[in-house]
Amino acid sequence: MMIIGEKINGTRKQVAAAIRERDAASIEALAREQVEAGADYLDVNAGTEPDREADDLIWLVQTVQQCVEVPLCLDSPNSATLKRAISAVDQLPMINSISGEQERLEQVLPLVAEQQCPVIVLALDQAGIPQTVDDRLNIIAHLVNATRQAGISDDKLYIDPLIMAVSTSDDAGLIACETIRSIRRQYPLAHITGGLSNMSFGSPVRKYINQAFLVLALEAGMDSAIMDPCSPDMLPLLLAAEVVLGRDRFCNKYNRAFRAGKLG
Ligand code: THG
Repeated sequence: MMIIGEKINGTRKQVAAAIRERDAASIEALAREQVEAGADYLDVNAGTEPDREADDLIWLVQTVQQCVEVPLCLDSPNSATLKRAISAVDQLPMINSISGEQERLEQVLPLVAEQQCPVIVLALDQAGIPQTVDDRLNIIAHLVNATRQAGISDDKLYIDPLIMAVSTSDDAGLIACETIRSIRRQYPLAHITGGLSNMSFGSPVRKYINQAFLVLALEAGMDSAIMDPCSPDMLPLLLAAEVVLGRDRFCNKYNRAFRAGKLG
């Protein structure tokens, strides 16, 4: 399971304030705690107004890569921002994201092809987020066709089923799991990721919903998540679920985590 740490995101109040005040120490603390907890990549999202976003994201990139070794997942709705941020990273980044929105695809796909970097593929287009599993799969089929044409192999793709909140839609969990299962069947070489904590937006004691969904999504075929690796008990649960699903040879990772005192 590849963990992309979600915490350096300007939609969070604490991060928005740190960006505004250029408070590097706060951002460094978020970077270190996520890497210590097991993050393989760190998502960086400035979440600020379009006229400041690129400068803010580049500051985040520079701040984070000064203090930790892991690669970054560049998260921006703006292709010009992604372009500038790519030239500021010192390790091959993951790009978050391409989607079926034509302008974005045209702008971002060439960058990904040129760098051969891993890329998140979102199941949405100019009409927004589709309601049904089939509509999501149709968009993904269109996008995988485009990435293959551009010379990007499926193992570079992190397909995102678009995880929604159960507080606004009862079947958000089932739709996510069904979409994951179908993607896994149709694209065996591609990875599957998504914003795990989206599921619990607007619910009390969010960690339980995130935990329940993590286990179900792993079983359905998810092999990466944008998540908070520091959330209590999340890492032991993840390691245990991988043991149960036969994805941890000889329980090596689980036993190693135990010996390192990471299972509490
Ligand atoms: N897919 C892709 N990228 C994504 C998402 C996705 N990037 C952003 C988001 N979704 C994943 N990242 C987060 C980051 C924070 C939270 C959820 C998802 C979160 N924050 C709390 C809140 O907003 O209520 C914390 C509040 C705070 O601490 O201030 O839940 O789906 N490709």
